[in-house]
Amino acid sequence: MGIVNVTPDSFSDGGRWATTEAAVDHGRLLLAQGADLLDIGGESTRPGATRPLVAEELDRVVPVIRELADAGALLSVDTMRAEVAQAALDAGARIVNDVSGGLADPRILDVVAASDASYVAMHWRAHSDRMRDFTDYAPDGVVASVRRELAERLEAVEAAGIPRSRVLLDPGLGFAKEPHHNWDLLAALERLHELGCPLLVGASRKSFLGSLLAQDGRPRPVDEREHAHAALVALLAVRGVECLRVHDVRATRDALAVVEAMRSHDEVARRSHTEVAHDG
Ligand code: PMM
Repeated sequence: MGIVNVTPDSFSDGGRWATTEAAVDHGRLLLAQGADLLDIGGESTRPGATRPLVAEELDRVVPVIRELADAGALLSVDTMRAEVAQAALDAGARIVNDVSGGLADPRILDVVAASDASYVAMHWRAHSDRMRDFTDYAPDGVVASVRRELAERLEAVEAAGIPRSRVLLDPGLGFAKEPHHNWDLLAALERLHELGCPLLVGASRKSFLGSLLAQDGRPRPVDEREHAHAALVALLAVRGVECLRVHDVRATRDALAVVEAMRSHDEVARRSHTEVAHDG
């Protein structure tokens, strides 16, 4: 899933694709680089961000979705708002990526239920201006807490009429999480897979990678984290994560090509080993 943030203020690429034309061009580039789908967002969720007006968010995403959908792209809309989700589906999006998992605007679940769209429910505790106050995962720890809170969201999603077969779950890296929380979650994704839905993971350019690569106490700048991210992508693919939300599609495709090559050669080696064993 290639990211197209049509925002002036996203932490990773804010302002770079803020016009319809620039966003559409960027989306086309990501598709040419091998993205299977694009995630179009009009609200920055970086820590501390304030929310755009609904009209602003609509103006940002709808024309981009319409143009890319007309060109045949599979699109998701990154929004927490029912009105924006509805307009995006009307314009041709097929997936609603709701970072709040239905908590910010529960009516979004009704919009998705009334369509045949897929729904991404991310782990979330509060809007970006307050999420730093919600990083306490005692007493159960971050993995058990996120699992429980996602299971609750899944229940609400199903109760609204969206079948589980249309739902992806997301641990919400960086959302009300300290760096070590993100690593704990990444190391225990099988606990989230147990909930019975495919997983989407968004680690691209996030600050926990900047902290990991810090030098002299200074985090690695946002646009110099792609090598670490590519390594992580490979590990996540090996662990069976179904959807990766990324800025750097080319680096991600390269990492996935390595995983595929290892898998197929593994398979060949296993087969010839079995044949030898049978012959023997
Ligand atoms: N992260 C961001 C925005 N939307 N959606 C999902 N499902 N998962 C994420 O981790 C996620 C998201 C923030 O990152 P960005 O500003 O680089 O888009």
